[in-house]
Amino acid sequence: MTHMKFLSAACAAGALALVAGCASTPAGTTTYVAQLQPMNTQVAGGATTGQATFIERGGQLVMDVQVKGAPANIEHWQHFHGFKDGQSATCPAAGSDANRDGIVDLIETGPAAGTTMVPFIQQPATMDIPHGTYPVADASGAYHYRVTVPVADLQAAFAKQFPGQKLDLDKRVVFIHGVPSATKLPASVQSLGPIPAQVTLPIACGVIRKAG
Ligand SMILES: [Cu+2]
Repeated sequence: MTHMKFLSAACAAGALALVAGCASTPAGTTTYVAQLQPMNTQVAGGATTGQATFIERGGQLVMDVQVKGAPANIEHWQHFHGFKDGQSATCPAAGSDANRDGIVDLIETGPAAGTTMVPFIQQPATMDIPHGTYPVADASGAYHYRVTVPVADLQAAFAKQFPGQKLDLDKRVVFIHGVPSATKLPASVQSLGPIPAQVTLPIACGVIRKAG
């Protein structure tokens, strides 16, 4: 008991951290997790689920997205969305289907979730939402995306796009998008500019929460 107290006292002091083994504790690591819940299952052909994890450590941000049950063999756009004014984003509810066409399209996610912010692509700091390389689901509808980016690079790119704003992961939501291009959608389903609604259709959403 006395020994334990000595160790934690030493850890707190910091001076003997290495000797006491405190260096193995994940000090300075912040983890955020979003549990992805399915959306628009009737047009997605099933329930897309998964988990997004963000690990910030030593100036690096690991962004990890594991998905299953998504439409197979196609690219899936994925981003975090949020508000530019510091408001916390939430995932859209059934009531978000403003035009009552049975589908919550990208535009209808706006009131709950804000705008598209950072793409989970090969090079996230390019912030290139329409041209980035997104993951492709395998034949079972699964994929695993994992990219590490310097936090400073991503923050700088983010602030350029959203002046005065920080990444603020715990105020954001993750969206997974995309159904096959041949999927029939009502003409009332809206998208982003000229991008086909099949590309931007939300198929899963999860609120990002700080873990621990
Ligand atoms: Cu998105």
